[in-house]
Amino acid sequence: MSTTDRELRVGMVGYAFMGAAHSQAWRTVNRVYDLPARARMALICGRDTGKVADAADRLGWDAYTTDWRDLISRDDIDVVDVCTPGDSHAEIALAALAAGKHVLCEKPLANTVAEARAMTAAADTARAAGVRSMCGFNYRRVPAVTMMRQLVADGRLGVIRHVRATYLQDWIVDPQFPLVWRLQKDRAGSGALGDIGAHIIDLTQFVTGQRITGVSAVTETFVKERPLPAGSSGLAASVDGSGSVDGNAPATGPVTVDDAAVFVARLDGGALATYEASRFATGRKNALRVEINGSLGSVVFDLERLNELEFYDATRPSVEQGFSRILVTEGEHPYMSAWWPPGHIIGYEHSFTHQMRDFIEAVATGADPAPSFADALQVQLVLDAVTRSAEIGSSWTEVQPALA
Ligand code: 4PW
Repeated sequence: MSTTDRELRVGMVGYAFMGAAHSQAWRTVNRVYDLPARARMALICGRDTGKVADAADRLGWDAYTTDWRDLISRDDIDVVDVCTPGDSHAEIALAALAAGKHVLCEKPLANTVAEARAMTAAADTARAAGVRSMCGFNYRRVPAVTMMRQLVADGRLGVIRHVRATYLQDWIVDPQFPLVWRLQKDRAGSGALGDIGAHIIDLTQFVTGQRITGVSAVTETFVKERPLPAGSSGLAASVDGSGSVDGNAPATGPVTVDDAAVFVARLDGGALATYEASRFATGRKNALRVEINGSLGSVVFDLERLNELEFYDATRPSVEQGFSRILVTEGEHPYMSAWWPPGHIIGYEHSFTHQMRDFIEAVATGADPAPSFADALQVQLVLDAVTRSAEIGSSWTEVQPALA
């Protein structure tokens, strides 16, 4: 579909769950959208030669390497896509920016505020030289979420009073589920909080245009010790079995992250908010729900019904009031015109394609892609405030200012 000859040669580091999701999006984006540049899936990187060679073949990359420094040093790579666990985001992104590569980095941006600050400063410096960077909060690009933001921005909800956000999963309810990297603080930074809580923090700030200024939080690690995994992997362990327990390795290790995080928050526009992120919500597989109540109406998004919004318009005559279901499947809806005829639904993977669409367009036209590293730093500051609040017994904790 693309009508341009300009290429952006992408090098992606990581090939597990997010690597596969990004690959699908890089593969699809220029077939669906007519963009000012075409993504070339040039190089994929992973440490294990056999596995990365297989991933290159399976996911559709031209070539592979086992050294991310090699990927960054190459002149024939324009974009570095960071899909690794959080403990290597900062090192790879900083090196890529210093080498003049545009960077797309998975969420959360980093494992610590210090790393996120360094990445944001480097992104600012690189920006002056025409280098772009973006953090991969993909749910912003679900058309119904983008439309939800538009409803708020257009004033259809009036003054926002309440934000109610939950992101619930249950993949580690079994105490025998192994100690994969997502359950280790030195690899993942935090648990449910950073992995899925970060999504609802970003999504609600994006939709309302308001920032969280303070929180009061509790976190819990329900299962404190787990069997060591036979293989590596994170969430994918529950999908491909590679994190299964090794029968010859009875050893266990401590879980060093939260299993669940619950907090109340104030937003700078005056709204009160509640957030719940859990991997122990039995029966909830990937259930993200956000409800916003304003003086003129309410809107609800549910990821398990991602082609819809529930909308309550309090300005309608009282006899006609009630929540109505908007099907976000028309050509006029964000991102939708390029897909199927009106009324046809899309899914989880499309949010990544939309993410690549916006990133390519911004890089090719010299615009600033969003969410920027500075936006992602703001999320990191909220994660930090939640952690500090929980540590000191739920005391009210201000989010630190972005400018130290
Ligand atoms: O980014 C998120 C992951 O880390 C995903 O969108 C969902 O939650 C699925 O796995 C985790």
